[in-house]
Amino acid sequence: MKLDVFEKVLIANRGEIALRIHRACREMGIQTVAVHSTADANAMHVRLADESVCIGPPPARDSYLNVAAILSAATISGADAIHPGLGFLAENADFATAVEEHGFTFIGPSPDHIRLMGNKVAAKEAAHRLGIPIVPGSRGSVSDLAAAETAARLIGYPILIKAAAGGGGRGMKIARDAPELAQLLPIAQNEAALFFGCGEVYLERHLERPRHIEVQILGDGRGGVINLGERDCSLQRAHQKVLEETPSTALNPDERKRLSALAAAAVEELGYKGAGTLEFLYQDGEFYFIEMNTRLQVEHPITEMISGIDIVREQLRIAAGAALSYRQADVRFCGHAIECRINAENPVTFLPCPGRVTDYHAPGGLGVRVDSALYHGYEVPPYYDSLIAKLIIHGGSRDECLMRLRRALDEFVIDGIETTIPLHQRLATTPEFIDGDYDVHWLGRFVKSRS
Ligand code: MV4
Repeated sequence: MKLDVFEKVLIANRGEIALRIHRACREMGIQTVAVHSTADANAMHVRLADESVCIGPPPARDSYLNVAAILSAATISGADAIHPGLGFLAENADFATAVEEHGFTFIGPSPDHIRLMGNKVAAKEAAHRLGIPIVPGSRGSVSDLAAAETAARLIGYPILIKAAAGGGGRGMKIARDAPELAQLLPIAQNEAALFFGCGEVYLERHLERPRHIEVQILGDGRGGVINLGERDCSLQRAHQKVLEETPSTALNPDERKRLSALAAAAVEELGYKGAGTLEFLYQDGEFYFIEMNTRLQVEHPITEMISGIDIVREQLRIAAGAALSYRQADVRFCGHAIECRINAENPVTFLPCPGRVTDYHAPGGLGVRVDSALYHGYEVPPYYDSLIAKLIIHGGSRDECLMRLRRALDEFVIDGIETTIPLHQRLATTPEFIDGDYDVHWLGRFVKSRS
């Protein structure tokens, strides 16, 4: 598979995802450049990279979000391309543009597609135009109360008010009737302007007990598009994903086929280039598109485990102008996979718990994958996201996957800091989870009932 990809890639990220990208590059014979803040001088992503450049002090806005420093690092190291990873600058269309203007390849979608999907109103409109079902709601944003009330009467209560520049659940408000809508609309508009720098809001019918199901897509921008199936990400608390699995226990084979075909056809029509994820709510046998993520996602490994496809390698190939390595007919799904996100947090209060890892032992054996930048003696810094490890389990069936998961969790040793491993141990022995019987609100109640 010798292919003219890149000679040197700068990875504009940290932690486990920087390592994940480094590994794909290394396998392809591509040199890597790590960037890091002063707080991350001893981090694993810096140790493993071929070269590293310090780009600023600990706060992310001065380092991992510092566009000028990252572009300078790419220039002095002679990188050909920049992989943004996830979070930080991954869905910043201006960053993607700046990268290309400075003569580097941005490993991701076109700035236009990033920008389109960044505005949730425009994204829904595009999805609708491409034949994807959307949640009934206001067509476009609502600027005043009269327009909101008219739209709400047509949609039906309860109504959810969402920010056009939001996403990920921040700044949403539920209005149960017209007086509540009148009260909450100005608050939602003010908060949206404050949080996202754009006061635009829109309305949707509030679905009371949906599941969050997303479809992984790869497009090569030259007509090739494949879907890599769905992920069920319903197990969240405070809009943070905790555990993801594929395939979803909620879908039957017909629904799965319908959803993935729908998503792939739309992305093909868009002419999308790169890895992307279409997020849906699923309730009572119906799918409703809500958002599209134009980046690699934290939970991508479960898709890799059941498909055998290295999603980061495909991202690198696509960015280099190559065609996808697979046609849809080549993609075979095998078994079941689960990812547990392990955070440096108290497992009951979820308060962050940075500090030194005094003992570390990762589980292993058949069907066990650990994506983590931890090592014995590492000091988890307090400045960044608290995700420290992902335990990814593959099994021939969901039952086998769960048996293996419980065994691997028992084997995992991370001492010196508190982690969410005990939460996962409880979850993995709880009947509702074992039965696949949950919606997006279930985990929040489960966590509360035990604190
Ligand atoms: C919704 C919804 C119910 N009805 N939209 C939260 C995150 C953002 N991406 C979308 N979210 C929701 N949108 C309508 N019309 C419920 C949620 C929601 C949710 C969605 C996915 C996963 C977890 C969630 C937790 C609470 C609410």
